[in-house]
Amino acid sequence: MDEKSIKSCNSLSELEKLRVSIFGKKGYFVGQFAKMKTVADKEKKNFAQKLNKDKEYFLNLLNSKKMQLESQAIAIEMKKDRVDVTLFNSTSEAGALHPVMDTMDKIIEYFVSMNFSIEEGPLVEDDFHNFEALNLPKHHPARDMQDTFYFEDNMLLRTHTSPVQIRTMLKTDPPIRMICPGAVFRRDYDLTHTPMFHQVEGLVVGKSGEISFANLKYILKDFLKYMFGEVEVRFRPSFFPFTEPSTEVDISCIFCKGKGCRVCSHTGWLEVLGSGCVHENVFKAVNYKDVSGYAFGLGVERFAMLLHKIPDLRSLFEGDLRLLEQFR
Ligand code: 2NL
Repeated sequence: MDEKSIKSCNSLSELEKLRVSIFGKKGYFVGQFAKMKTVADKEKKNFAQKLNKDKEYFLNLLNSKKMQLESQAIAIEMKKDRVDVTLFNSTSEAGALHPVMDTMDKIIEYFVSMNFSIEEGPLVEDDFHNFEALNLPKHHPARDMQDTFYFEDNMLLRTHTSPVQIRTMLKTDPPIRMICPGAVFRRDYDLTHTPMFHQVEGLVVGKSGEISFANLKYILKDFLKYMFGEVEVRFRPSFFPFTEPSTEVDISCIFCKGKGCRVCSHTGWLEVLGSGCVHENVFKAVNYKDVSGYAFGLGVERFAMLLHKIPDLRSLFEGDLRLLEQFR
């Protein structure tokens, strides 16, 4: 038993051996206390006091040495595990815009260049802004519980971005020249529908007779050529409650150039837009008088699928890196 070997000890296992030799069953102090029997009575008190003092001294010495060696061991471990986060890593990869957002940006870019403003509004809407003001009266099939996510108190998740246009008309006098991009929600989930998707809708309003169907035709043809290149554009009569007349807009199939293929169901045409002249009941709902206007709406996911040749809608929502890596 000596102090020097404790002080110079540099491994925890060595230290443990020393501890056993001092405090173990066959160690120094057990032996010393056994000697008590042979110590003369008048010496016993001194002897015991000295032993206890020594015991405490060595306990402290061992403990502080143990702590010192332990923190040394931790420091060595930490040094081994050190990571230099500033090192260049050849496998690191940059992120990219999701194809839906990339497509949204391209759409917005066109309309901003044509002097449209961008408007946004709440995702949680009320019945008036989402339905009533858009000439969708109570009991209209589009309000069906099957299509709309309802909350309590007549609140719902907007089923299109049109309520943004209603809000804009309610707070601004004409003329209006706006688009509203954003997420919309419908209770629908199958091969060609997801419960959340994105729309861009557009609205142009001017004095009565100032904005015509011809203006609508021009801007949509020009827009579709900007998006898809030199395609044919066709306007087909259709119906929406909020426009009259209403048209759906097709482009010649970008995959087969109109010859007919699986994507266009052998028609040579792809439906890409809905549009029309704003219904007079919509203008009544927002107190607009002596105005005319046009509106249109499109689904961004559909545009992204056509632009990027993505066959399955649902792959846009899965976050699978093998798809996303292709858009860096
Ligand atoms: C489609 C069709 C459309 C509109 C949206 C609209 C908005 C107001 C007034 C009148 Cl405030 N119309 N929006 C008009 C026609 C079609 O969307 O197929 N969307 C994916």
